[in-house]
Amino acid sequence: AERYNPHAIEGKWQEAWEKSSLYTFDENAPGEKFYALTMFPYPSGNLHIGHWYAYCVPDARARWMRMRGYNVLFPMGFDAFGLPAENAAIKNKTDPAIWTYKNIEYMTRQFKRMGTMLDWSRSFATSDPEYYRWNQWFFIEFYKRGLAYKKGGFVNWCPKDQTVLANEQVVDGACERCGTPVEKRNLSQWYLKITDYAEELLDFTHTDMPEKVRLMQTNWIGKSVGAEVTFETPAGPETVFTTRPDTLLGATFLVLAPEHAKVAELTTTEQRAEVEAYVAAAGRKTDVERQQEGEKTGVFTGSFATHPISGHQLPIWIADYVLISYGTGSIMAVPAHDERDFAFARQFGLPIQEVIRPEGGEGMGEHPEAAYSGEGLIVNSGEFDGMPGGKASIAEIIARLEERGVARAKTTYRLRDWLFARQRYWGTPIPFVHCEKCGMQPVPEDQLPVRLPGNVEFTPTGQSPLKLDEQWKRTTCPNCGGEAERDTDTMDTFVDSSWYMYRYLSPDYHEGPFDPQKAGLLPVDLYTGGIEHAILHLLYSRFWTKVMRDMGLTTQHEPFARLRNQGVILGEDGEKMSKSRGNVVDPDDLVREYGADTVRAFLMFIAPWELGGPWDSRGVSGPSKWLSRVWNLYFEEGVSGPQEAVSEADVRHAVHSALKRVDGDFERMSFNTIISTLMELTNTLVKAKRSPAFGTPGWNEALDVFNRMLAPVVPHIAEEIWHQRGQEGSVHTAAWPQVDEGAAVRDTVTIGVQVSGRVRGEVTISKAAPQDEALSAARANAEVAKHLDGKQVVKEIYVPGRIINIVVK
Ligand code: ANZ
Ligand code: ZN
Repeated sequence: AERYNPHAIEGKWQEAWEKSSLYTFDENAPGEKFYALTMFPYPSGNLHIGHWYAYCVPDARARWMRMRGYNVLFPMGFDAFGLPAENAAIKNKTDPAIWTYKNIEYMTRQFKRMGTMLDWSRSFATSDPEYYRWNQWFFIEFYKRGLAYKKGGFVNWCPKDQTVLANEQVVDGACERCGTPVEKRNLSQWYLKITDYAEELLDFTHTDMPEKVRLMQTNWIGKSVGAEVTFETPAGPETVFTTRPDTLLGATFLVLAPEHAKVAELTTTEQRAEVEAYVAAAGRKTDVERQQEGEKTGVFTGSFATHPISGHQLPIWIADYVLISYGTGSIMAVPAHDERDFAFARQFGLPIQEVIRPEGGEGMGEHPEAAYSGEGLIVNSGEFDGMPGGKASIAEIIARLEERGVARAKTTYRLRDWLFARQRYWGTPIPFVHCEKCGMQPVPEDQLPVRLPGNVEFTPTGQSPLKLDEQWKRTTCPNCGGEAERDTDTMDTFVDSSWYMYRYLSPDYHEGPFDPQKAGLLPVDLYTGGIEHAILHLLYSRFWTKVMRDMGLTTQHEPFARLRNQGVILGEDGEKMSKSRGNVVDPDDLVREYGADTVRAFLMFIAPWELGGPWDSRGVSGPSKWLSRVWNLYFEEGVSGPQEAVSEADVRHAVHSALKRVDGDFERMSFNTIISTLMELTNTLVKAKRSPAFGTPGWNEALDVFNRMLAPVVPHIAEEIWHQRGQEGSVHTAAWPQVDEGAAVRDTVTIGVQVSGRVRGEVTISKAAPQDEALSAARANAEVAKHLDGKQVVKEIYVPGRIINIVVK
């Protein structure tokens, strides 16, 4: 027989599958729908091993679902807008479109070599005008609903990428993409009102997401329950946000963010020079730098606020540890009970007033060592004295302050509206025009898409490159017909992934973002991808779906019924793979050497999928050898070696118990244990080939069941085996085998064997062993055989699990 040669079979089957449209999803096919989706890639030019990890493994699961009778939609596309295309185009002096579509073509070919069941007939790139036209349509719909607006204010600015960034794209004070520290700029920008959905986004009832993801989103949304308290100042009433209104009498000064609008008016002549210098310096720092622990900085404005209860005059300071973008941009400082305020008061010799005392405590005294932020009883607070401090009394205290008209209950979210416009080229043009007479006007729907102009000079200047295209910019006002100018910003490319899962339902639909008749395919039943998208993409797409629901486009509350994250495949050295470290594993090389099936099996085997781990180049030969053994199991004739004591029941037990485990592991997405189970089963079957079990009905069943079990994991070799065994059609449309519980769960018992009522020996057999099996096991016992020798059997009695009695004469 021929040896296993993946190269002789893989290309052949990939072609055959494509020709027969084996993986084209048909919504009218029988079976319950199952929408499996993996986060689509950016067309960077090359699929790396991480892509294989992200795509092959969920592919195996999608295939398993399909064989179990589900009608599985498993589509793929490209998240094609974004800066890398533009930067590459600048470097290579080409058009980002040319670069992008060339990459897509190449990567699609790489994808096909993986042997996935992806339905390529539904593929699209988000840079296709037919796709981004719906970004524009959505944007105008959002605008009509008051969910898109333009506003001036301080925004994050990446000086390297020369564009604004959303808060979500600033990680530890740096640009999420290039790592450059982010600056603040005061600019008028487009926003989407995601904050309208802050409360609902905290509710995960309709989506099953890993705890870690829920936690990251919850922290990002950052709900804080507290109160707003108003202080009188020379520049009018100033409201602060506090989570600790119980400490109000401990407030000894106010602090405003340096950017706060009242700073100029509150600053006295003597303090002006110092304040202005401080404001300028703060503007050059990142939020992270500003919030770092250690020495606090600040400047006194020269003005005082009136405490709403005590009437005391509290000095008003500015300091950069107070952020303009949170709460009201100002705080009441309670140094006795807040660490940052404590450090500040120490630094500048401001008074510290204790108002919360731990039960049985002695009081802080004149020179406390640290702030006390724990529980206790309220002291030094007049009518509030003796009440418990902290959570227990907050509602009561707010109610009393409300009565006096100095405070009101307030819930604050850290979440900010989504800064939506970018000053770069390769994205969706904002579909608005500016008319001197009529102001900002949306582009009428029948004029969509507003296409990106070609031949643009897009070297970043800090202004949108579209600004430089005079001809493109010039247009007419849809309202008055007069001369108008197009908005020259493009959308944040996270818009593209916010609703792409809907486009797969009907990628060629022209009347809307998707065909409402296909809504029954929603939601995505299983979504997979990297944890790095826990906030940005997932939060945005959840928001988008909620708006779509409120627009009446879907009845779903969530885009994804279930989300699971894979881990990261690291370099052999345990470090992140990168060109500069020289530890990149190229899947193309591996496929050339071992074939796609081996790479697929190895990636499933290498680590628990949700954890990932370091690559192990020596390990690849394991799955490769395994597949050779599988091949020989089916095709090698004339087996040699000593006979093995494997019974037909052993074979059935091995197959069905493996099947039962594999089913459970697929369900739980424990992929590495699936491979080890299949390897173990291979060993048993190889042994059984040289045993009495060989050729029995149980043996034939085992080969068939095993063939089907291989199909989701190693689709090419499984198809070849199927075909060579003379089976009809494709193994990938065959039914997944059913577990025979009786065979799978085998409890053995040891029972006595009698010959004519006298115990002559014992056998160990399955509790559920059928009569034939029990009797043949009994006869095989040497002592029993001796007593049967030359006798005539008149009766055989078998009580399963208890006794065998062979009556002779
Ligand atoms: C008085 C107080 C006393 C506070 C106390 C805390 C402890 P979270 O939980 O994150 O919502 N704060 C309010 N606005 C701020 C801003 N723009 N920049 C920096 N800090 C700000 O934090 C709410 C608390 O953070 C608020 O409650 C306020 O300080 C501060 F013993 O008010 B607190
Ligand atoms: Zn006009």
